[in-house]
Amino acid sequence: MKLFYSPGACSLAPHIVIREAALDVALDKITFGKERTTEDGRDFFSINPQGSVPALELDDGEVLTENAALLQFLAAQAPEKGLAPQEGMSRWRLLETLNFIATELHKGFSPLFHKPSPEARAALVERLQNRLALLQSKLGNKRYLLGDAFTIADAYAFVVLRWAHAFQIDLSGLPELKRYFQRLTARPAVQQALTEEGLPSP
Ligand SMILES: N[C@@H](CCC(=O)N[C@@H](CS)C(=O)NCC(=O)O)C(=O)O
Repeated sequence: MKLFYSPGACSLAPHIVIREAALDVALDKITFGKERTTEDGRDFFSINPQGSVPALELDDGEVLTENAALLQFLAAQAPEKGLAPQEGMSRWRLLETLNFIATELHKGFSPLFHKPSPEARAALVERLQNRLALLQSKLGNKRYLLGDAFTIADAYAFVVLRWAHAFQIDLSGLPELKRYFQRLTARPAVQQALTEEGLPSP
């Protein structure tokens, strides 16, 4: 299998899961520009017509996209690691949380990457602070979003919290979320993925 990624993009979440689960998956960095090329010399649009990362190429040539689906696929390759709970209400809470991160946080951050006007930025940040406060409510007094154990939802949450840090979004009113971010950052798999993508530890 091969994961197509871009450093620090949302593809960092499956990269972390690959390291958490010790999966045998190769990495291929996409060069973003007018044309998008893979390290192995292919036109990335021929792999994912949407041109976005993450994309996972399976050994039979099938390509899986959409982070929420791809994260679950990776977790299913190592069920013994418990990265995607399948029992009882936890299963549905996992899906709820993945969708919340994808649609309310990930896509809430996306416009910040395109240099919005100061007014547009202020409105985006206000909305994101509300959604980050909701993420803290979901976390409650648990160690990870679903409970005591790290799951794929935490890998995805790490990516958006790293963006919050990079865009200097004030989290001073969200101390539990800040501690949670530090807890995630300290995980060896997170550190390994950051290093492999050439990123500093936040
Ligand atoms: N719907 C996709 C969106 C993925 C996405 O937004 N990827 C971003 C990086 S975080 C990207 O590749 N953007 C470049 C582009 O779409 O042109 C998913 O959830 O996986």
